[in-house]
Amino acid sequence: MDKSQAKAKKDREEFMETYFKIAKDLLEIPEMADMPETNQWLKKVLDYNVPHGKANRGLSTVMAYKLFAGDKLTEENLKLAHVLGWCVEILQAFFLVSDDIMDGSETRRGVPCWYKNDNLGLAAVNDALMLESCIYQILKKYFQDKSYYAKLMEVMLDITYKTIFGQSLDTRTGQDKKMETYTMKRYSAIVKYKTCYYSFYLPVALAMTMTGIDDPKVLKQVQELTLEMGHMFQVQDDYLDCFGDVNVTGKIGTDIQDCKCSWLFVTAMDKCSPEQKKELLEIYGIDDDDKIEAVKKIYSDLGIPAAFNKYEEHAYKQICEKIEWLRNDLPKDLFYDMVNKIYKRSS
Ligand code: DMA
Ligand code: MG
Ligand code: MG
Ligand code: MG
Repeated sequence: MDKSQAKAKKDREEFMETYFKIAKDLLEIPEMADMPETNQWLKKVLDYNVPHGKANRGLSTVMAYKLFAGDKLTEENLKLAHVLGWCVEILQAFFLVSDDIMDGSETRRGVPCWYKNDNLGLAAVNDALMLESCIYQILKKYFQDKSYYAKLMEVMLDITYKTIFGQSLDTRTGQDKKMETYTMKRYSAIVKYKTCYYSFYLPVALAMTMTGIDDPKVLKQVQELTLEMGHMFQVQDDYLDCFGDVNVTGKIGTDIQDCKCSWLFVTAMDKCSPEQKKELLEIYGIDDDDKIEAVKKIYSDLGIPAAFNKYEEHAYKQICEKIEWLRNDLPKDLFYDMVNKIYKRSS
């Protein structure tokens, strides 16, 4: 293990310690002591859905805080940044539990989706809501005396709002199956709202809120850059849904049968012959193994994997250029780290 890997391992271990602490806090809310049964249930929901991912968003929150705070970093504030990182991870768990229900997915992180577990079914909707509510219990416990408490809540709520709208557009687009409306423009709108804001902008925005950075020009630059990273991330997600190795991604893809407005479909529509288009429109969005395979074959025939590689390389270069052009008072290392963590990812 080289030095940077050892550091990443240590950061992750330190981050994990905070998870155990906040999970314990949530189970020991004094005025809920008469609910031991549901408290135990919450523990199950948290342990299954929160800590087993890559924690990229949570770790980015911590790294962002460290770099924005610079020499003003204190031990106490670093602990608070860890707590904020877990709030982002819990938000992610809330979205994933709901997303898997809406997408009819089978597996997540190599195990059955939460709603598939124990025959939970739609009862898992309340568990998703439970997860979301946890965020505000934690924020209250750790931040209520801080001058930036209201601002922190505002950022969290605003990004949640945007993500829910993105998920709404994503899901209804798949249900309506009006494939003539699946354009790159629509794709970009769905992705900006459902993924980019909470996955890339939120960790940095929370860290900036903690450090008191509120210059609109800075926020705008950071937002533009992080949304661009998020776009690349979701294109990769769409690619992996179809062409990824399930043992590595931990999730069985559903985009084809769900009739999603995915990057692969939109790109295929642009590249295909009239015959291929006719076939695609007939077989896309149907939950049938042969039809799903036939869609994948058309994607392969059209050279979609090569088009994806080209896109990824180009997007990466553009993001790196944007980072270079950032104002000098912004921590470029943070953004390089964020983009390098996802470039050429397979999970
Ligand atoms: C992800 O969209 C968006 C959110 C808000 C979870 P997706 O359904 O493509 O994600 P995944 O491939 O992880 O199910
Ligand atoms: Mg999904
Ligand atoms: Mg989805
Ligand atoms: Mg996906």
